[in-house]
Amino acid sequence: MTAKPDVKGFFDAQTFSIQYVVSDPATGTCAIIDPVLDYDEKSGATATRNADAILDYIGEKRLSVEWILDTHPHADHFSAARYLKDKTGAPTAIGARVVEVQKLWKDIYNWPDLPTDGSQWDRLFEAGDTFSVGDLNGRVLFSPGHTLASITYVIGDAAFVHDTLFMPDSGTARADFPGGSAKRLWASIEEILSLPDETRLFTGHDYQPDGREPLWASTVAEQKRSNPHIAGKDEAAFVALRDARDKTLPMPKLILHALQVNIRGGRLPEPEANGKRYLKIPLDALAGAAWE
Ligand SMILES: N[C@@H](CCC(=O)N[C@@H](CS)C(=O)NCC(=O)O)C(=O)O
Ligand SMILES: [Fe+2]
Repeated sequence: MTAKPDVKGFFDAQTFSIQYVVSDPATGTCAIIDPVLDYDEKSGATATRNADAILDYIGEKRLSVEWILDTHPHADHFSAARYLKDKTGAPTAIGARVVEVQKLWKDIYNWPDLPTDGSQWDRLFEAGDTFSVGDLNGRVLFSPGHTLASITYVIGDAAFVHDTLFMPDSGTARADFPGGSAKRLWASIEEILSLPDETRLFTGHDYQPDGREPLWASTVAEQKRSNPHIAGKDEAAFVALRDARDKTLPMPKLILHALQVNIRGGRLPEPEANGKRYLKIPLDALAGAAWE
């Protein structure tokens, strides 16, 4: 029988992100997936409200943290992986292709000294790699399209698909960031939907269409039946729909802020001589200006 881990979602209303603690009730062990480090771009303030809420939950439930996992280098928020590693000592991990994302953004930020070997994480997962969370078995699917390094974590009957499928009423993630591809996203979604129908799918964002309450759990069967980007579509129809929609979307407001932190495993920039940290924002680096 497939194990059924406990899954607790934490919704961040600032970025519409869902962060997860997935735990093994038998051993009291858990993994944290896609934690958010708070950032207010208007004031430049950072905070650890989301990550501390996760730590409070872990403390209340007396869980021990075995992994801090990211599904991909996020373009809309900072990862709290580094902060949580400092707090818990647990190893961090991401998809192995992150090295290609590092190479891409190393040029964009003009950072010749950035190591692009993924050494900022403790483990880089390839497709098919396995890991454990207590007695639960985890396995990795390579799920590119939204980014070229995206992966899905399948832990027991739960798959953490992040930015591939959203809730069935919300379609799919965009595929127009540097390194993105609608065609690859389709193939990744097909692989996810080949999991057993009852597999629980946990998405990475919920943009609350029509202001409904935030939701993040669906199943393979529900997605196949009612996601309008999938049901009755083939690859060509999906790619056409995705590309057309992506042309209308402005870049995430924090993409240039977030990638420089997230390609370094969630490390903020090193402080300068005055003890302050500064972000670096390249001008005219990305297509997709909102006035286009
Ligand atoms: N308005 C948001 C957009 C964030 C965004 O682009 N989210 C990605 C996931 S990282 C996505 O797939 N969005 C789909 C959509 O907006 O339809 C922001 O500025 O942060
Ligand atoms: Fe994303």
